[in-house]
Amino acid sequence: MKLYIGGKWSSTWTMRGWLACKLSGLDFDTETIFLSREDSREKLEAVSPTGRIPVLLHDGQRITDTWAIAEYLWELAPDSDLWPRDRRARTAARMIAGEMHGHFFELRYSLQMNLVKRWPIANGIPSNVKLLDKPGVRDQVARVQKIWRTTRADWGAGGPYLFGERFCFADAMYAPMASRFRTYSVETDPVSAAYIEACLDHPYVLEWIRGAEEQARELGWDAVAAWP
Ligand SMILES: N[C@@H](CCC(=O)N[C@@H](CS)C(=O)NCC(=O)O)C(=O)O
Repeated sequence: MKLYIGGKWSSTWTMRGWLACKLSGLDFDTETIFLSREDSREKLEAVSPTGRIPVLLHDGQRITDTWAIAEYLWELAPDSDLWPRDRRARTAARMIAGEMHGHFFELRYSLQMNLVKRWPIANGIPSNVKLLDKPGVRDQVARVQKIWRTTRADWGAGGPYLFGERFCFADAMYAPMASRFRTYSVETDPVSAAYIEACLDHPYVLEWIRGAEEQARELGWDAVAAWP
């Protein structure tokens, strides 16, 4: 099984796909396609029917779309931690994962993930206000926190993750969002702050972040940290 991923500091969807593979407990290799190189488009089109990654290559099939990859893996490994074991919890997890998959465009676009960047950065940019004040962003920041608060209250007993003790694919979907809140110093309520901490401290998430830092050291930390 092979997963095509992007640069770890910025590729949110491939981070989610990689977390899904880790959660499945199945063996997999990765191959990296950096996304902003001259030959990126050509490489993407060679491996992906949609020209987007992640793509999971398994059993002669190329599976695109993070959500489809997670469901495919869950069919192969239904006893894994990909989804909560309880059906009602699993439904709630799919609902919020679905909301992440299909919404929050303004927030995602305005506060791009960069796992090695810390805001405020130098160069005279005074605060994160100009990003948060872009149309739609503050409402979406509030909505994400509401999702975290209500899910933690309804399903989170017994552990620090959205559905309690086990980090699942819903957490994987929100991990890049949690990282944005940290990177851009977004003010949060205490429940969301604790969740962000727990999510970004999960061993799989930390493994991905360490990989991003390693890539940044190889490619030039300052250049990577300055993106986008
Ligand atoms: N809805 C897709 C989104 C995939 C996506 O947009 N991936 C980005 C990388 S994070 C990509 O391949 N971008 C290629 C490009 O922009 O040229 C999914 O869930 O996998």
